[in-house]
Amino acid sequence: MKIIFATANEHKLDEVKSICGNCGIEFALPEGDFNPVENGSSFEENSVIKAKEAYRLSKTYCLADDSGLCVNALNGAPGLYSARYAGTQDAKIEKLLHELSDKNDRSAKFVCCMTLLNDCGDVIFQTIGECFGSIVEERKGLNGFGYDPIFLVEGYSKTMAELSPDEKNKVSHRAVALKNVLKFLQSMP
Ligand code: ITT
Repeated sequence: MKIIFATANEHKLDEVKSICGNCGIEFALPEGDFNPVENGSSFEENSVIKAKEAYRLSKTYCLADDSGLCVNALNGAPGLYSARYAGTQDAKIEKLLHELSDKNDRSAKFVCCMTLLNDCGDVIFQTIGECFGSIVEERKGLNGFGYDPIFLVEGYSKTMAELSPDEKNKVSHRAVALKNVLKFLQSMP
């Protein structure tokens, strides 16, 4: 089975392929100019927007991932705006560390909402995966992408960027969500 993975972020696609392993699904990026307007007011809404745009381009099964980092002391920011929090990834991390500099509570979570559309373009499954942890004071580690270097994973003494790709793909918000999607697909008649 082939599923279009509705993203322009190749790191996400690599992780999804690796989490899926030999699951029998071939994931591919949308053809053409994939540039949906992510103007929803929740991860769920943006995930549907991305999935529908991928369906418009491909007219087959599509899976979207809308994700972000939610920091408790910042009322859930950057959250939905994680990709747009500042100009570059370095600037996003600097801004977040600055905003947290006078806060005691550094707890946070990564969230991933996945939405699956069938080959008629209908939403047939939606799920949320979460990964809990906290924000460290200085970036550590070179693996992963995005905010991984500043996210200390609960139960580990390592940031997400210090985990190996295999370790990240066992515990991440994306892994939790994708496993739910795979379970749903296996249960389909
Ligand atoms: P698409 O919209 O094309 O999928 P994007 O990167 O813009 O790509 P999002 O709108 O879902 O994706 O924004 C998610 C942002 O949250 C992403 O750019 C990262 O900054 C951050 N993020 C999401 N998952 C992450 C992860 O596993 N590790 C680190 N940061 C992550």
